[in-house]
Amino acid sequence: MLKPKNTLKRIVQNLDGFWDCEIKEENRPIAVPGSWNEQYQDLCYEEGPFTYKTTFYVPEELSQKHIRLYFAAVNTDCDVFLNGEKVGENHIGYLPFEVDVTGKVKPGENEFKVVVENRLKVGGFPSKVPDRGTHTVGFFGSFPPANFDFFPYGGIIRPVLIEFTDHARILDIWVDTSESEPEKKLGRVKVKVEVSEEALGQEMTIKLGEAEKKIKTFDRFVEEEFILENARFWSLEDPYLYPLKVELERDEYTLDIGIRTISWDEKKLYLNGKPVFLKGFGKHEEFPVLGQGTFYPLMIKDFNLLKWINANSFRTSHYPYSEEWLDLADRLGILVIDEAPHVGITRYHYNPETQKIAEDNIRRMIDRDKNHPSVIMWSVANEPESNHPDAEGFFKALYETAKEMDRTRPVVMVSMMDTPDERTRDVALKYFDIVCVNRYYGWYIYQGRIEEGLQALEKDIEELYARHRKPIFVTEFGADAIAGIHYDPPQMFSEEYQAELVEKTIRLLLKKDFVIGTHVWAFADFKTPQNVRRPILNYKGVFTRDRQPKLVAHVLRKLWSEV
Ligand code: E9O
Repeated sequence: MLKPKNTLKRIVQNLDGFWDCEIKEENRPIAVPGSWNEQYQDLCYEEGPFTYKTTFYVPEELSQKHIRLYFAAVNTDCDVFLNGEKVGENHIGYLPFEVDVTGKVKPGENEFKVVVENRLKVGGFPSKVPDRGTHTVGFFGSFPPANFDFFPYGGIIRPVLIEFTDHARILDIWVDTSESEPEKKLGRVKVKVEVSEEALGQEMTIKLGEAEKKIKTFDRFVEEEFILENARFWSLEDPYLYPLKVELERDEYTLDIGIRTISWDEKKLYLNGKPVFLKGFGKHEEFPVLGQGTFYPLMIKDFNLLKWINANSFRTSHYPYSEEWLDLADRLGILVIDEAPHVGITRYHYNPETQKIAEDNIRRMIDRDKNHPSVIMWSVANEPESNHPDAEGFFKALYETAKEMDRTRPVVMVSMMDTPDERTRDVALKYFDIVCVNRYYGWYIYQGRIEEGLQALEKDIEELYARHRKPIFVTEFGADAIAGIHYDPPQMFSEEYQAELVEKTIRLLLKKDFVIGTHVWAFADFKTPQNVRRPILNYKGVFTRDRQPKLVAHVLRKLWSEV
């Protein structure tokens, strides 16, 4: 599915703005995109359903076109109505969906309604902790009872677009540069285009930079290969993008593509044939008041800070972010580990129905993000209960689903299991291309004892490599620090403690030639459900929630300038 785009032959309307919302028998204005939780104090913990309403206007000549409604993401369950008729539904957050409304749009005014609910579900998405009564302490007593450590924001969180195209149109485009030969500067760019039935027999033009091919569309799928000598490869130093344009008689779509290869062996990850070490963060797409709503200035700010601190990558923990993050990563040369919205997966998810939903989510993520050169890895889940016997088949299936969609990128699962403690033996990690683990030595374990924690980490990581013989990527480690709290000797929650733990952990892991990266948890402080460990926010941010540096930010900036 292609994201709607204004081109010479496509028209897009954006429905951003204030919609009407039926909330508790009242009609209130609400912002789209945005989460409802912080727009009104009384909605902080509400799960809905809330009915969003707006109108849009369509001139006579456009009403006869092929028309689709595109929701970049709604959290989470929703039903879509157009002029009183139900036209679509969706049941997973953070991923786009489209509703074909061709023939259903009236010339003039159209009434549009979306009923949205954001209910936590045991064994579902977003995942809820089973009710063990109100007296449980710690994470399990969190409110709202999300089975993950970030606030469960609801609403129409990303833009809603209406796209008008000719009926003879381009449906999808796949770009594959994986057979390029960087050492010879030889770019091999395979372009596959899917067109609608109505486009059969038309002439198609594909332009890549200066090169051009003309083909008759005898089939719904058209495949062409461009061979580029002296190609300019997409890299961290030179994130060069080639303009790709696909044209039909009355349709046109453009993409900026990067020529690059990703590969890996037992010890390393390679970009264009050269080893790359991942320096960066797990982060969140969230901000005060906006909740998880798409917000462009925040994206620019975060990329500017990633560059400032000398990072080269981030993980979209724990869900796919707005696609514009990837557009910027392509353009600025930042590598992305793209994560499915699978966080808080437990034994209650390990059944055939949920597995089918999860497979579908993975397909939808890869379908959306497949053409971004910045995306170098697919993560199918974060910290599932993967020491449970039923996890094996479930995650093997997710691995295979991702591989069926894309053989050119490594597929991973992020595990907090497989530590030296036998009870944490991960039954699924063995299926994945790279071993991704989250480790909190000196924080959740070895509290206040950084040096002892590091010794335990070293043992853990060496045993992991000995068991798996695959590259190891430490996708999370870190410590909470409340900005402005200082202590000597370093104590937990002080800026000094966080800075020391982060620096020493990275220095230790840099010595292991099988470690391909270290991502600090987290980029910035973020809001969580209420529980005894979290004074409103998770304070593991290297930056505060409003993006000011803590002591550790300066330490990382220097350290990463040398790596
Ligand atoms: C996931 C992330 O969303 N990993 C968590 C992060 C955290 O700060 C969270 O924000 O808590 C770490 C999980 C580590 C669990 C280790 C538990 C060890 C208990 C002995």
